[in-house]
Order: sequence, then structure tokens, then C-alpha cells
Amino acid sequence: MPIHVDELYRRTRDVALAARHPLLVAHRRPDGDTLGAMLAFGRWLERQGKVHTRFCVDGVPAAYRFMPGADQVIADQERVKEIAPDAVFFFDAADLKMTGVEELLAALPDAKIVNVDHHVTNAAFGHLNLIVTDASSTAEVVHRFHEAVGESVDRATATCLLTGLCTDTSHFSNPATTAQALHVGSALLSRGAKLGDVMTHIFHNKSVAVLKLWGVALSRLTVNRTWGIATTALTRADYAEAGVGEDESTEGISNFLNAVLDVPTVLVLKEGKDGTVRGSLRTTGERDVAKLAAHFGGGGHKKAAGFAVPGKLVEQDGHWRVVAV
Ligand SMILES: [Mn+2]
Repeated sequence: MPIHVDELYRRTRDVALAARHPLLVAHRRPDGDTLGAMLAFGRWLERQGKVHTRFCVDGVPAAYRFMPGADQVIADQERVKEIAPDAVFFFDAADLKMTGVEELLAALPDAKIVNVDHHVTNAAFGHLNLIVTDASSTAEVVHRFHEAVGESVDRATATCLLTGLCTDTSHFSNPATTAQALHVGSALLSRGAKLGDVMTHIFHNKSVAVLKLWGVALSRLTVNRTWGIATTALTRADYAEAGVGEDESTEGISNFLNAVLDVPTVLVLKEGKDGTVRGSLRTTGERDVAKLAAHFGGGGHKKAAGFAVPGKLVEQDGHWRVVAV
């Protein structure tokens, strides 16, 4: 018999409190949701007087350092091995591959794995899987966790959770914006969440150089009307020419296009620094882009998904192809 979700929240609490030293993990190339959810959970542990470690293999990008507790996130796997956590909590990671800690986990064979997420494509890789697929964001799952265990949300927690909510709903504009998401947003504001900080740091943060790079992406849009899909691409040369080093600066292009374009599905291809091409898929239509992403070894949600394939981008007759390096 499947376990009722309320029971999953209680078990998540029990594993965290019974552990000698819990480790909290945000996924690689972190966004506001994985970090916000992890930091809010960390804040809850802190309020229980529980010593723990917060980890992200890529550290915390500058844009997210305003979140309370972000300064406590470490990226040093050796240090984590020394601490030898006996429980590992993952936030917003549909797949272990997304976390970059497979090797670290191998060094912690007895650790209990808890998987806190909202992706339908989640591989349920934990011993305990708190996967709530009707939640807009993992932040919303952590909010429900607080309700389920009867813990109030303080101001610091509220700001972290609102960051996650704003990230995954594209500031309450995309199809993840359910009545429940708005309700949680309202609850967080009444708890003192600093919406101004969230907006300043994750929305009003584009430099002229970054917007010119967005301009390159916009100028390259092509539309396949038969398939109802608009595509654009950015190469490493485009980043270099714009003088933009941070890949996160173009993270919002697919969401922006999906919000304003008169084509139901958007695919944004970007060459990464690591020799891969990343595809970001968004749709306002009926297409399940998680399935499309899964075809390329990726995953995500029905309306928002992504994948990464090795190679580089080459333009041929007005079309972009991914070719082996
Ligand atoms: Mn998420």
C-alpha cells in the first residue's frame, strides 16, 4: 500500500532528527529552487538545534547569496567525507546525475538517502522519497513539510522559500502557478519574506552585456510551424564576444520566450563550458516536453524540461546541429 504523503513528511522529519549529522545537497548548476528549498530545510534543522552540513558541488552563484544561510553552503567534498554524514537529503534533484555527488555517496555507503522533490520524472533514488508532483516547486514541498510537522515559517525561511517559488513559477506567470502556489506565496509574504530582495537579485539583475547576449539569442529565433516549436542557440563564441562569463546569465531566456512568444514550444540550445550542449525546453501547449527531454537523456516537468548532450553547436543552412567535438 502506498504511504500517505503526510506520513512521508513525518518520516523525513524523523530521519533528519535521528541522524548524527545530516548533509543537505542542492543540485549542480543550482537555481533558486534547489538552493531555497535546501536553505529553508537547513534553517528548520538549525531551529531544532541540529548540526548539519549544506552542500552544492558548484557552490552558490553570486545572484543567490542574498538568501539567509547561503554563506554556510560548502563545495568541498573532502570536507564532507571527513564529517561522514549518516543521512543525505537531496533537494530538487530529479536524478542523482544532477547532483554531482555520486562519488561522494559511494564513500558514504551506510548513509540514509532522502529525496525531496517535485519532478514527475524523479527516479526515486532515495531510501525515502518525498516527491510531491502537484507542488509548483521543491520550495513548496518544504513549505508543506513545515505545515505537516507543525513548525512555523520564520522570516529567513520565508525568503528562501519565496525565492524557490518565484524561480519555478517564473514570478507567478508560468503554468506551475497554481492556486496553491499563490496561496503559499501569500503565506510567505505574511511571514515577512523579502520579495524586494528576491526581485532585485534574481530578476532585476541583467547587465547591458547580458541583454545584448539575449539579443543574439532573440535574433536567431527560427520557427517550425508544423511542430509548433521555436528554436534558438548560443555558442561559446557568443558568450566570449559579449564578454559574459556566467552561464546563469542566460538561464531566463527560455522562460521569457515561453511567456511572450506566439509559438507553443521553445527550445534554447546553449554550448556549456564543459563540452556539452544544453537544451532548455518550455511549452504552453499540450506537448509533454519532459518526454522530449528524456529522449536526449534529460528530464523535468511536462511544461519545463532540459537535457545535456556532449558536443558543440554548428550552424548549417540556417539550422543548428549538435556535432561531436
Ligand atoms: Mn524545482
